[in-house]
Amino acid sequence: MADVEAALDAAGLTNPHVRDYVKYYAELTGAERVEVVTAADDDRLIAEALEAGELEPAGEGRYYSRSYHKDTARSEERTIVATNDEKDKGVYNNWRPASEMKPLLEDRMRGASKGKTMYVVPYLMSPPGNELAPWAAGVELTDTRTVVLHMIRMARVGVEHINELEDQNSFVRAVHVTGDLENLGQGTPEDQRYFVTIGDERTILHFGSSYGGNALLGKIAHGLRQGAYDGWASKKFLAEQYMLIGIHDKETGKDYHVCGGFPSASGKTNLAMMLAPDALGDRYHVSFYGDDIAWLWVDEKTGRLMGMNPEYGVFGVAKDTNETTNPTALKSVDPGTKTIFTNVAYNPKTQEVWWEGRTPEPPADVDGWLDWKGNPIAERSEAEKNDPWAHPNSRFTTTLDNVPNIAQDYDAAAGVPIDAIIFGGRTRDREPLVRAIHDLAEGVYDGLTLGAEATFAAEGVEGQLRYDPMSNRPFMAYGEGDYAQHYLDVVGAAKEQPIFAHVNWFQRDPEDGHFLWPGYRENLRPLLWLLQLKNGEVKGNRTPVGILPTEEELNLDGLDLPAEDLQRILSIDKERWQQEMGFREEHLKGFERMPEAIWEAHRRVAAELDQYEG
Ligand code: GTP
Ligand code: SPV
Ligand code: MN
Repeated sequence: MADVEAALDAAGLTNPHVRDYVKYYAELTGAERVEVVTAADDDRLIAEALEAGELEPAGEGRYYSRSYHKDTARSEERTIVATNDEKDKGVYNNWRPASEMKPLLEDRMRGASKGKTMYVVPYLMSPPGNELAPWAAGVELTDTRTVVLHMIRMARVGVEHINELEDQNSFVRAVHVTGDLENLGQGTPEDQRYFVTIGDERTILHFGSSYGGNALLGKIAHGLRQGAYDGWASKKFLAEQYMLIGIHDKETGKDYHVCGGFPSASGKTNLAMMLAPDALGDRYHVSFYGDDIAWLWVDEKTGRLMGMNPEYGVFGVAKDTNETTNPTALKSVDPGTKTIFTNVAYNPKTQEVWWEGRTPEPPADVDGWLDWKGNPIAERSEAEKNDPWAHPNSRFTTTLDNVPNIAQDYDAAAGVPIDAIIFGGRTRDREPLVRAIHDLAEGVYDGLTLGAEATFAAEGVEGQLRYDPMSNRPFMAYGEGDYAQHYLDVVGAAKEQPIFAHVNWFQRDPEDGHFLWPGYRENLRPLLWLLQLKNGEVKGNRTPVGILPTEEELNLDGLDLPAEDLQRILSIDKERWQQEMGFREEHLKGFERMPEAIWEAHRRVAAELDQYEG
């Protein structure tokens, strides 16, 4: 048994509530040692992980890790938000009573860390001193060293974040126990995994994975699910799966801030790291605040809607990241950045990494190359020849200060004022490049009816269309109707309303399937139009589903686009939209207590569509 008191004393961990919590779970999980972690321990932990073979070197100051092959993405089916009140049950939160889930999880965890070290990771999911910092402190307990190394990159880690709490008992208890990955029946009827957030007890209990959002509890479980619950319970803020960027106009000297939700693996990181297109680079600069989570609140003094990124790093999708699509991402994972790559292809002889889309063709000389499962490429059978080298959800983990376009004030306590909120997903037809929405209820309605093709960020099928309200479907923490009302309340309280928009970079030609819009850096163009619309500098083309840019208004300097493609992405298909309105009605009917304002917005759009002549 671990000498918990001694370990906590040695680390200077004085918060009595944290001490009790650590003692309780050290005993329950049967951990052999307890070790309190601070960000400054990173080099030592890296050295230990290399020594133990949990990491391998990937060139100077970069590392490679491989997760168990059945443990490579979030599992939405096994994820539950429990509370003590059945009223919190929604459609997507898989609600269960806390009284059922807590004992169940504690049973799984009992004795499951025997012989292992339990790392105590005190963290803060906000810039220090931020108005929402009281909801941002947590302590993750984990029995896996690579999880600690990821947490140090993704969150601000150190005992000061919990020792100095004003309310010493106000921290999230986040327990992660990996379990015996080879015997958990992942994806079978005997699946042993459970990923549970107990919203009203501010307790997170995750069992059965050491990958990504299943294991980095500060990120998804606290930053999104617990944050959403707390934001609603306190009536104070929203926690959303949003990227957050700044756009600086060097000509006018103005700064704008845009945040927005795209479902997992649909382009948030790429948008946040975007370089202005060459032809516009002299005038505009895009700065990075966050790529996956934003918390939003209204500043009581100024009345402005504010946003901040609670994270400290980027856990980005590797696939298709290259010099053309995202040079910024490549620089963020340069030698010396202490980046950790997970489940990409790896060559232990040369310490190189590779993933699909990194270069047009995989390395010609396959000598030494291993696929993401660790199998030599050279030994592949005929049947395996076309299998990807990297897992489609393989990722890189790096800290914010490695991102070349990081905003100067990313760490500032104040957060930034929000000018626009955008929603988007992978949609192969119907959705134009951008449609702007001035009305709050119509904007929220639009977010709630966000539909997109599924991706590999969660287990399951790629390409299947599904609704993903506000890109928050996997992170919903309470009922969707209550969520909609809370959203209306928070944003509605702002003196200056943000403009909403729906964007789509993924429309395809119905015949040959090519993307109609080049995407990536070019995505700045529709955003600039949106800000011009908000400023009253352009008028656009009014349609029932929002205002679209005219061809003349969209700045296409230096971009050569086929006329028929442009025409298609700047128009709406009335019949497809009318069909969609029927699907939306069914989708919205599935939620309890959907505010009347949302239904009114739905009926207004539907009625206008029926009248629309195009
Ligand atoms: P999560 O971290 O899972 O929440 O994902 P994300 O929304 O940050 O997605 P990310 O930016 O990492 O993009 C996922 C995939 O979409 C990558 O393979 C990108 O190359 C691709 N992608 C991003 N932006 C565009 C775009 O504008 N056009 C096209 N065609 N693909 C894009
Ligand atoms: C997502 O799936 O939306 C992610 C990655 O951002 S994970 O941390 O695995 O949730
Ligand atoms: Mn995400």
